Amino acid sequence: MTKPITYYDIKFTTGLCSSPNTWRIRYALNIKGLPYKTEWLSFLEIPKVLEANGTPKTDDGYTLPAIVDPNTGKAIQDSIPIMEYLDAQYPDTPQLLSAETKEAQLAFINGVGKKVNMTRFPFSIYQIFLITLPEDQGHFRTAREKNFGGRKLEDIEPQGEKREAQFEAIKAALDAAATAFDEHAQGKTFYGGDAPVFVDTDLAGTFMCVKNIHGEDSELWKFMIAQNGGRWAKYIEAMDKWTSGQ
Ligand SMILES: N[C@@H](CCC(=O)N[C@@H](CS)C(=O)NCC(=O)O)C(=O)O
Repeated sequence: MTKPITYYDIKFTTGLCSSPNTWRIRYALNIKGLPYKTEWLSFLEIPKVLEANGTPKTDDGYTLPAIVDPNTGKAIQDSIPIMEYLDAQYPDTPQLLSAETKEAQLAFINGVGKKVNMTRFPFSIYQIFLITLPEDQGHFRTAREKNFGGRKLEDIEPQGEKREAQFEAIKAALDAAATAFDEHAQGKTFYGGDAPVFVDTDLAGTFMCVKNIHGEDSELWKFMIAQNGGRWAKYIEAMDKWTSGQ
């Protein structure tokens, strides 16, 4: 019997998964039906725990998602290698990033998928700060303000005309996602057709971050799920059975 995989996710005061990268693996484990248990880590705990359990470092140091599989002793971080490991190690589960689909899927993820995530991000960054654990706030502020060219987190959410333009940019990104889905899935629900693949964990993960960070009554969530004739509301509903945690 498969022993539960340890899956590391980032701990926020809400207790909800709020990182698009960790959402990819949370969805993947649920879609594959693999037993797992979530270990929630503060930002400050991530390097300590990953170093202690022997997870190899990447160029970005230690980040989440990460897993430890007690069935093989493997400790891995970074969503794409984790996804490939789970496909290879558990071949009888749905294959989410097969060799034949990898190039097309990564093109979506690094293009349209990234655009959807990054266009909503200026609205989210300060809201994420507000739900980081008190002990993480210094680290989070320093690291993220550096990413935003030294701007204060409080000043990043666009206002006035810039706000309208940012909503337009989200709309354009979702239009591009709708076109890519139509071309690829030809009327089926998921990018993968009748069943989800890696792209679906990525795009739905961005939506779930908005839902968990901003809430269903927020302007941003309502705007995003209303685009493209409401197809994304139906899409998130279809992904819903794989959102619950273990
Ligand atoms: N390429 C990585 C990126 C992971 C990543 O950047 N994770 C962020 C959270 S979204 C993180 O753990 N950051 C740690 C920190 O900021 O200290 C992946 O896809 O897994």
